[in-house]
Amino acid sequence: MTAQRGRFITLEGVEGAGKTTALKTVEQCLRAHAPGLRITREPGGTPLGEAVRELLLSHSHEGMSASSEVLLMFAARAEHLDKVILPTLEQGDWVLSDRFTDASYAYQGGGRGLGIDRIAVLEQWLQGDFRPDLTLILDVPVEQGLSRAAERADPDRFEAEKGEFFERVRAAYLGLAAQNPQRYRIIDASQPLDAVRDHIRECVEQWLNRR
Ligand code: T5A
Repeated sequence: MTAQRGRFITLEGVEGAGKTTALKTVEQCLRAHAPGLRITREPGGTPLGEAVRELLLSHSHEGMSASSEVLLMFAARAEHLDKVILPTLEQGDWVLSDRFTDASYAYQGGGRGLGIDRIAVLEQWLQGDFRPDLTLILDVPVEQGLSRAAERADPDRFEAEKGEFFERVRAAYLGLAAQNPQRYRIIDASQPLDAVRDHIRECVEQWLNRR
């Protein structure tokens, strides 16, 4: 008998939205339901993906073209899907990923201005119809997110971008969510941490109960 395919849950948001903090809350909610839970991230999640992450975040490649950037994101994703995400789901365990393809729609499609259609071509080519079962978007006004992120030392190549870039990223995320309310849940991440955690728990529990 083959195991039932596991569930794939992703977390998204602009810089400083609080994904790392939210990840722990989502993990606590899922543990009671998931046979096994693999927590991972993008770009990254495999040795090759983590090496590509270094390239993408490092200031050594300031002049990287938007096309190179999106193709590197998808190269890391191809490895991630092949080596981690799909095998885990196929054995019946669940996967929780800190970012996935929606980040390419938001950052490269929106932020860099490549547009939705080019990302959709890459998504279709790599994933076919495969999509996350649930995506939580932590939404925060750009200025508030950036001021939280600024408290960290050494901004990476993305964090060094200007406010307008992140406004386009945020708008792209909200546009995705508006098109498919079945899959996306928007979390108001401008609230104090306790309120954000409560809203996350409520959304995840509702989704779990509806399955
Ligand atoms: N990228 C990624 C693309 O461009 N395309 C792609 O396809 C993919 C997959 C790396 C970068 O790659 C880009 C996007 C990114 O720029 P990342 O590692 O996920 O991706 O980068 P970050 O967004 O920088 O993720 P972080 O984990 O570093 O930041 P978080 O998770 O958003 O923020 P977090 O949880 O560390 O919180 C930041 C600070 O705010 C506080 C926290 O305590 C922390 O100090 N905070 C709050 N304070 C008050 N109230 C709240 N509600 C708070 N929530 C958090």
